[in-house]
Amino acid sequence: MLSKRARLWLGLLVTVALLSIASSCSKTETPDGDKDGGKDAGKAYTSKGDEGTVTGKVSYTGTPPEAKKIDTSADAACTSKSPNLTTEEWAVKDGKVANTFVYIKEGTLTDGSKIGDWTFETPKTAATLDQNGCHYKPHVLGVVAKQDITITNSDPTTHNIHFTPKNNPDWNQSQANGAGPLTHKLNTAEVLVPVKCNQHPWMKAYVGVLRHPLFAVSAEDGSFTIKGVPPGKYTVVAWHEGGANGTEKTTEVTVPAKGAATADFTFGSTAELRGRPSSMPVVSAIEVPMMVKH
Ligand SMILES: [Cu+2]
Repeated sequence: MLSKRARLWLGLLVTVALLSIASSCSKTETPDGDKDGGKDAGKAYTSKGDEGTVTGKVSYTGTPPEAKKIDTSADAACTSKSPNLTTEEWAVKDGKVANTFVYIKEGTLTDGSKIGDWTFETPKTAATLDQNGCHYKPHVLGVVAKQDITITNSDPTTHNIHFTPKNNPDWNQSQANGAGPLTHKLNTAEVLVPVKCNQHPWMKAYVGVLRHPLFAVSAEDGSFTIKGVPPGKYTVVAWHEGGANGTEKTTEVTVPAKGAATADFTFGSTAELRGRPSSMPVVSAIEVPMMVKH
């Protein structure tokens, strides 16, 4: 048996060890949760007037999972306002995928600097997340870190919006029908933050938080455009919520000065892809399971 004193020392030792693990762990996260350095003190990017765009389409191969009808009977206000509410995990129309978060992950500008070395101004205009018909509009939202998000309740019922991030503080607020808008912001980059409603378990949205504004969300026809991209060579990622932590597709683009680069992405069942004869061209974007940050 250990003496009382020895146990005390052991306890202290364990505490110190745990604390050092915790601090070394948090060191991998910069203030902006970005391994590139969280360079709040980095050079401020100013437009040179030569920025270009990345445009593309997000497609789905094979038969997409069917949207399922949601049972809203727990809240009559939801049933009467949205009698035909369906799941939004895969919004596929004519083989084109909506609600895909497409963003520039990393890359090098033509002057040799890294995109992660620059800081971008936080937009002064708030992004809006509306609770309308007992679902979120939009379903996928992109913001710059520290940008205000205005949360509105357009329904005749109470919602309780709940951000469940990994790199940002948990946040949840009840919002009664008729209550004014709430404001929230996420200070640390995180792709993507799941949002749910504590009142209505089917309500889900995703907020992509980046240190720069170089992102877009695919529209109903699968199209997207990332504007204001400094000329350079970039890794572009398309994130979709399908899968445990979402699914990422990656591709490389070169954006010419004042020009446009194309980045097309294809999602779909892996069985479908595995079934392809080897002579067939492989889809340009590879499937990478979403990596959980440290
Ligand atoms: Cu709700």
